[in-house]
This record gives sequence, structure tokens and C-alpha cells, in this order.
Amino acid sequence: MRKALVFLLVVATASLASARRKPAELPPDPRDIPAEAQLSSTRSFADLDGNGSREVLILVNALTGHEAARSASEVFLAIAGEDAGGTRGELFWVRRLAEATGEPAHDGEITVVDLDGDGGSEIIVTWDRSLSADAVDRWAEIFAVDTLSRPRRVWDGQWEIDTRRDPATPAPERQWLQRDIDYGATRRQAGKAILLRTKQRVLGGEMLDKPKLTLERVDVRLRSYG
Ligand SMILES: [Ca+2]
Ligand SMILES: [Ca+2]
Repeated sequence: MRKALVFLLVVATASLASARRKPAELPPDPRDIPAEAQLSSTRSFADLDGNGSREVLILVNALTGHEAARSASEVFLAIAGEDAGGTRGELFWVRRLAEATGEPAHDGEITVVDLDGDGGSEIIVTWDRSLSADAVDRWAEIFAVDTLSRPRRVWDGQWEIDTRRDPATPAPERQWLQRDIDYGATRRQAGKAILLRTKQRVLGGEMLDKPKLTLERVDVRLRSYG
């Protein structure tokens, strides 16, 4: 909630500042995005393709300079090789979440974890699509990586909805739902399925006495072999 509010304030201020000039397009490589356009940036190191050497997973929450709130921000997700001997690692893959999904994207977060225990890490990216500081509409994508330049998206879906304090949502429709992965159960599926847990705490505007838990099995193929 607090992060979304910060994002919206920054967007409002940036819009005022850039109202009279055409924004410069952000560079295609997120490592080249100017510091003043970066709200936050994260680097995670993991062996994504399971070949024994590490790659860098880069996430940048950026301001595009566009005035419209829907396109004022972008979340960049990228895979690059590690820097070595003063040379920047090769850029293998970039995904711009707002551009790719056609929905607003801000407050992106990544988790890099080997879901099936085969030695190669999978990527879980989540981001907020809400343009209101009073609501959360977090979406997620999960990628398996056989080839660094072509990660496979194996799942996407709602990660969190929180409209408890949203004046735009009628009171009887307000809810709070969070999803996560049951990592232990997922690992036992050996790459053939992901087990998702949904926790509903508020439904129909009412806080539930006991959160409603739902377990969902999603058939996937995390490994390109076997
Ligand atoms: Ca690797
Ligand atoms: Ca794996």
C-alpha cells in the first residue's frame, strides 16, 4: 500500500515536470536506464538454465516520463550474463511488463527459486496493476528457463487483490485475497505441476473469522527434458 502511494506521488510529480516536453523513450537495456528514471532496481544471481554457471536477473521499476498514469511506469525484467573483467555481461532477454501485457505495471518484485529441484532456477515476477493508492491488483508470471534468450512462461494469474479500503469498490464487493506457492508440495511434483495456495481473508466486505484456504494444482512443464 505504502509503496503504491509513493509510486503514484512520484508519477504525479514527474507528470507535472514533464508536461511541456515530449518524453525520451527508455533504452531497451534496463542497465542503461538513467538513475533519475529508476524508482528501484534489483539484481539476483542464479543459475537459470542449469548449466552450472550463474546469470543475473535484473528487475527495474522505471518511470517512462509519459503523462498518462496507465503508461507512466514500466517494469523491466531481464536476464544478463555476469560482468567479468570490466566487461558487461551479455543481455539475453528483456520483458517490459506493461508493454507486454497492455496493463499498468509498477512495484515489480522478483523471486528466483528452483521449484522442482533440478538445479535450474525458475523466475516468479509479481507487479501491481492498480492505479489507485487505495487498492492492490497484483499479477504474477512464472517462467522456466531452458534457453536464456527464450524463457517459457508456464503460468500467469492474480497474485493479490486488496480492495478493503478502496472507495471505488462498493462495500459488499470488497475483498482481500493473496496467493503464494506451496514450495514443498511443488518440489514433490518434480517439474510436472505447481501447487498454488490462495488465502481469502476478506470477502463480501467482511473479514472472515478464519481465512479461506484453497489449494490449486496447475499442470506445467518446468523441464524441457524428462
Ligand atoms: Ca547458467
Ligand atoms: Ca528448476
